[in-house]
Amino acid sequence: MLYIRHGVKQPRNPWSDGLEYITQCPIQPGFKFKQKIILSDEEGTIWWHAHNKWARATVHGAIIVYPKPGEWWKDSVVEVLNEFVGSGGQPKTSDAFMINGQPGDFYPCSKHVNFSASLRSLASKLHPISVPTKVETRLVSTVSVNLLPCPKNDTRACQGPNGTRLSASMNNISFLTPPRYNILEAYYYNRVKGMFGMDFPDFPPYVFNYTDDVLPLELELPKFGTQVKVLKYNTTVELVLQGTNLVTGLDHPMHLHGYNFYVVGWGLGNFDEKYDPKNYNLVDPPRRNNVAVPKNGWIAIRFRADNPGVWTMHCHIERHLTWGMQTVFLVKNGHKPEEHILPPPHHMPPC
Ligand SMILES: [Cu+2]
Repeated sequence: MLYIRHGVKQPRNPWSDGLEYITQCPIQPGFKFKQKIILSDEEGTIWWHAHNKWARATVHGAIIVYPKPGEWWKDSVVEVLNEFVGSGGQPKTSDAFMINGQPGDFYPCSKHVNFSASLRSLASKLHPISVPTKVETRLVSTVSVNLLPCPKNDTRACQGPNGTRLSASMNNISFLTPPRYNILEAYYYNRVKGMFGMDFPDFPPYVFNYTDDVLPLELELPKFGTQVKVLKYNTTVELVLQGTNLVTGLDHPMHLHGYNFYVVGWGLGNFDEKYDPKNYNLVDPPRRNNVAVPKNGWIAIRFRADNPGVWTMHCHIERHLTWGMQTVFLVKNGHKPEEHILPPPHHMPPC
């Protein structure tokens, strides 16, 4: 069993991020593991949930950090809390689809509207933001549903369209979770060899009309791999997530661990690297840790990689994550001691 706190950045402390085979090995029945939650500037309703297999569907709860009086989450915190308590269940799934507490409003109807302008936060002199204006690391990743051919003589395992198996990927890599060890410890103790690669592509390996109505079948086949993207400490990152219409276009609620990011733009169709950045909101963009890539559209996020560690990014739809819609950012240490990953806790679960 593993736990993560959704939206808690855990500065320099990936040890308690709780990802099976990414930041630790699972806690076996009868064993215990104390997780340290380091709150920094979080406020509002955040949640924790198990992060192995699909256990989060039943093992989860809320953490409520009350804002100081008069601060900007005051109203929405109450709203979210009431809804959550009233439901008797999980915090509503639209956690993934909300922009400042408003699901749906921004779902666009036309391909040519400038959506970036409708993405705003309550940034003000009192609540300043620090969206990176200069980007040092530029990344574009497709998010796709994929198909795999049926293994021979096993038609029962091939309930996907036309007798295939469904899969998913980012930049055409369907993420393989390491089977026994975990990425964080492998990196920290320098036992990387063969455990994972550092070749997550900066740009989509195939360039095509991502959101076309009909796409060649051969593009539906992903590669498999455990590839991380290495980021220099404190580099400013822009990541454009491009939804594709491979197999089927869908909304993908993408969640980044260890960070809050600014959502600077989004739109329908294919991201246009010349035209679209002109409409970015760099004045008062919303700050989030989870954002929906709109169906057959794109979203642009920015953050400063100032939290060293091993942090995953994945689609929060269980089946897509299981199919491999995931990647990992390995953020290196800075020069100063206070820019280093904290030492591991004494009793990490054995692998
Ligand atoms: Cu998804």
